Amino acid sequence: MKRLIAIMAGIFCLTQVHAKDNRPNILWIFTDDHSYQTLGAYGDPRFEGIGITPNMDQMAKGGIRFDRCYVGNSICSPSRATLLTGKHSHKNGKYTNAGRFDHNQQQFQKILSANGYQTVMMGKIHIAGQFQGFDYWEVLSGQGTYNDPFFLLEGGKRVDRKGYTTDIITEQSIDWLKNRRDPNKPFMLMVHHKAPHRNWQPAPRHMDLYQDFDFALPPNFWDDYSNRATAARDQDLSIDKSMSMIGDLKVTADLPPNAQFGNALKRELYTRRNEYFKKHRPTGKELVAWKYQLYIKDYLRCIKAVDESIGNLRDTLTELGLDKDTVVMYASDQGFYMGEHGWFDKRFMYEESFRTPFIVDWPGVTKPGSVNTDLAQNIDFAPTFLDMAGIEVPSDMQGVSLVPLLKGQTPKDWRRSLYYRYYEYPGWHSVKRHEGAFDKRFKLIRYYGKDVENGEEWEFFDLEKDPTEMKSEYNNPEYAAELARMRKELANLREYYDVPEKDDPNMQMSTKPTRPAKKNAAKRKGGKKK
Ligand code: SGN
Ligand code: CA
Repeated sequence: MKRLIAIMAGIFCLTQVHAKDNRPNILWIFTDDHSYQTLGAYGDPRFEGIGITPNMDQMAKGGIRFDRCYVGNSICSPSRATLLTGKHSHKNGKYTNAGRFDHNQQQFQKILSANGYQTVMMGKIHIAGQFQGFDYWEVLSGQGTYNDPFFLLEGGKRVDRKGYTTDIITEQSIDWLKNRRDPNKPFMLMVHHKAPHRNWQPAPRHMDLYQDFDFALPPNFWDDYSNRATAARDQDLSIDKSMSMIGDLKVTADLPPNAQFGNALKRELYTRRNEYFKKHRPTGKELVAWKYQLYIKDYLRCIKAVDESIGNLRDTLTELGLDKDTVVMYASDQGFYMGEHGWFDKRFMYEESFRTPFIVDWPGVTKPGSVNTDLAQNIDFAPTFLDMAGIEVPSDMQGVSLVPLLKGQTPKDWRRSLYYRYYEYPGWHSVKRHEGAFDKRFKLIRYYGKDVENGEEWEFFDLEKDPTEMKSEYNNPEYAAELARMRKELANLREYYDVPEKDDPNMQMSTKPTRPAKKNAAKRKGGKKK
């Protein structure tokens, strides 16, 4: 009997080891502010046939592309807190870019690590403090820089590195795969790029890309913000008014030759635009359209290095014989406006920032070239990682595993709507607080709080008729039934996700530094007079 038990135990152990060996590696590649419009495979007509993202397109071709993947709060740190916790902001406590993240709370990497995975994070996470559950982490401090960055390591150590940040993050990740990985364990490697975040500084080798292109304007570029709530009108993210000539577009024509601008920007890289500016001095609408061209091009150039990063990482997997056992996933922390509504930046629940690109290549599982249109959200990422590793998803995670969708088998009871909420107001870019519900066709948005007319304003869009969200149907009696249904949906979602009635009064805001500085200067002046 004893012998039998011993044999059984042996078999059990063997199957355990075997099961561990069979679990897939996960290579998670994440960017900051990458719009789905500028990922070639999503087919935005402005960029068709140019080959802006060959490696991402290749990945979509070999795997699955999600066309309805959204975030719960379209801003950096909160999106990342959701990535780690599988929870909406009101549950993980990270509402805005300011304020602390509670590292002691449950996070997927702690669970993966406890279950025998090696867990590594490289690059931008935009969360301060000591991370838990990672075997190794090396992250940019806050926003990080585009060139010659420094990284923070466990225990407060710091390492300075020379070069272009996108390339450095890739090189470090490749080095980990080649030289520091434990080949006996499956891994979760998170490669988090800073690019293409503002102020869009390309690698010098990409500066000449798209030089001779003239990109079309999106159809709603000259939006006048009528037929909507006041938030769209009152924002501070327009290419016209909010995008700076010097800091964002590196137009220094009027600056003395020795003036400093941006961090580590190389003046000589931008001579062409400066020559043009000196000669033509565009104004009015012509200037706005010109700014758009500069913006789009620098942005696409930053994306180019990210795309190369994906190619290099995947080549490394092949070289190491890991390609068949590794799921490669690509997403961004939210979307971004590429001139839609005349904007850059994110934050609004309108499609371009609410939605995020998401493609997955899981060899032997995802059907090559498939497209999924089910509603996915960033709360689902953490449960998906755990499910891929065969680990049960804890019940307090609010997302759902996307593994069935990756297998092409959408469950019958898959979610029919999504909840969204944005909190960072007052703050950068002045987007008023709002929450909403979306069911693929209808979008209901409620703006609330400070500077919202009468304390509450609503918008209601029919995306089938109005895909660019230019006309709210909130007061249109023809939509009364649909509106009532979506109001109910919003109430249900709030209940389902256990959203508190009132915003946390201790929530911290990250405000544009110039404003308080100006205020203080004014105060000081006033003080002197007295
Ligand atoms: C910086 C940018 C903003 C941007 C926020 C948040 N200004 O403050 O344009 O919205 O980051 O971005 S900049 O002049 O410093 O570039 S986020 O991705 O971190 O949420
Ligand atoms: Ca971001």
